[in-house]
Amino acid sequence: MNSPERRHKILIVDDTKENIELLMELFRGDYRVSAATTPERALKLARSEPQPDLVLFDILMPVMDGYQVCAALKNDETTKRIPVIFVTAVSEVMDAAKGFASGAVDYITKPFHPPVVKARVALHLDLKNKYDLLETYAFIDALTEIPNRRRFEQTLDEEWRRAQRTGQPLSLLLFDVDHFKPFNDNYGHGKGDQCLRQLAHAASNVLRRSGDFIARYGGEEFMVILPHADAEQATGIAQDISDAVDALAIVHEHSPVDAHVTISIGLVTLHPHPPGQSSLTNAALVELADRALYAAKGAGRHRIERIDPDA
Ligand code: GH3
Ligand code: MG
Repeated sequence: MNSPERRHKILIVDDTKENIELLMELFRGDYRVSAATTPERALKLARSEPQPDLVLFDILMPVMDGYQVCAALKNDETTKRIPVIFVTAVSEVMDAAKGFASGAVDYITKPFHPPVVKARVALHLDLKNKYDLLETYAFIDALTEIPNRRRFEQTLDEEWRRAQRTGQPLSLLLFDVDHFKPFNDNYGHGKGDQCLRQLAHAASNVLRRSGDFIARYGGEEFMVILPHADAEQATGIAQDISDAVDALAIVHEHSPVDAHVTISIGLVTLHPHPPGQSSLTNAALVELADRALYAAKGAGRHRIERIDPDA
């Protein structure tokens, strides 16, 4: 994602130094510009951080067909969102349809009319910004402004695969508000929403280690992923989250558990090594955390229950 204060970065790919100089001169004032004279270097630069926000590509590079390079960028998960604009001389017979088919968003013909080239590049950068923003919002829960369930599914998938590679444990924690229905019924849906926002914020503040992740899983259910955390560490964090919710002291006179809003937590710690576990699906992992939560509810709420999948 681009922050607004960051200058956009453009990658120019052309096998002639003069062409590169020309384009560099044009964009240097507005953007950060890097250049590559070979397809290999272009692919490498496109993949390395900070990634370019846009690639200007001379189609007739002799070594590797420009269409192929464009297609390679579009087939790579890490580069496929970078818009590619082809640059071509009028005298060269450019197959525009083939260019678009390989994933380009536009093409520019030489000789350039500089203001037009600039305007087109600015337009595509603006579109990319909007696309990035849209993508960010698609993974954020609108009420609590923390990641949503879709993001959770993705992250769990990545972390579980990482755990399998590294052999590190992975803990999953599911918490749910106790007696939230009577809270809503008595204080109103608006107060309920406000309560969920406060809970999300308080729980997020407990998570300090990089990689720790929280999402709103459903109505009043939240998921926390704790990479590298064993059962003991995860229990400590679960306790901290529960304490943080208690500390909010949100009055709940209609809860038989306590005079303020409380949560129940289900916890599961996975070790990727034991046979069988490495093949567990996301759904199975969530199911384990859900079972633990159900046990916490059944045991009286406002508590943490842990399930040991190895037992
Ligand atoms: P338990 O302790 O067993 O979890 O009881 P509960 O009352 O919390 O559980 P139940 O499933 O009966 O009720 C959940 C309530 O959560 C009902 C629903 O109105 C409320 N809820 C779910 N999503 C939202 C939301 O986005 N905003 C508000 N205000 N309330 C919500
Ligand atoms: Mg509940």
